[in-house]
Amino acid sequence: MTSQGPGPERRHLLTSAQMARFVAHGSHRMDAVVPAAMNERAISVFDAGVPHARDGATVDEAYPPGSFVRELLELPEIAGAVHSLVGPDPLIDHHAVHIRHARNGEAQPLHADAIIDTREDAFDVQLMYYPQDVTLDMGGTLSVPGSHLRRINETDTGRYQNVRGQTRLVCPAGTVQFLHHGIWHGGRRNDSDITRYMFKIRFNPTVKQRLLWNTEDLAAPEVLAELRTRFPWYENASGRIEYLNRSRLWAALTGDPAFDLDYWSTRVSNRPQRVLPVR
Ligand SMILES: O=C(O)CCC(=O)C(=O)O
Ligand SMILES: [Fe+2]
Repeated sequence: MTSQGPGPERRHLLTSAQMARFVAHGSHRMDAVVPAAMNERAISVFDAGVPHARDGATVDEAYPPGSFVRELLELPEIAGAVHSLVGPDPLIDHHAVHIRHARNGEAQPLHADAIIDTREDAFDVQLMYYPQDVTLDMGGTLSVPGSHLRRINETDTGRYQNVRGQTRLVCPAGTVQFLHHGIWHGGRRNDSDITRYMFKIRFNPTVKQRLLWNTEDLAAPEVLAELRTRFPWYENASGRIEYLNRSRLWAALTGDPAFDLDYWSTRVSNRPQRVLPVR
């Protein structure tokens, strides 16, 4: 995680197909990636409280070597995913332990963790770690796949109770998901007798997020297939804008300004500069 280190091995980086899936879905999920021995320690660590980190702290400042969170971030698969998404030396925007108490009777409103954020060529990711098995009634994080590029202002989506295609996270202990900062999400009501824990870290990149993953499969057909995913909530008209937004993000991530998915950005960026002589 530090600039001195060699960085994660290539085999732990995400593939191009996984990155394209992240660009389409706005998330990347890794089931049971944290070993059981760490999951068993996690809840007492979270109950004791993870020391506050200043906004924009480095990983070294926020999580000293040997601390639980540092150990979590040094797991090769997690280090590889963080590197692929935001690169080396990300900053800690903030972190938080999110607890949904047993039988708490309330869901969070659907929201994005941001005011309207208009960046097209950079994004933050939020790591969410679930140390316990999360069942459907435990208030796992709900999210709406493909919503991350439909820019909204924080809880302005709070009136939407359910959106077609939404997912409520159900997962085995030790699961980590990475969410694009713009995704519509919210903790659900916990109707179970078990208090649900989740630890979140938001990372800000400090390098251009360009080709940071394992690019061996960049030209594989799966990449375009992932980028073309359609989600059930897309309207016929506005849904098209999501393909344009994805094209632009993939162009930025690959450093190829001419990249386009089916002519969407080519058409709307066509501003010919060739001036004909007046006759
Ligand atoms: O508790 C949850 O599942 C989600 C909490 C949340 O919205 C967040 O961490 O941004
Ligand atoms: Fe949130």
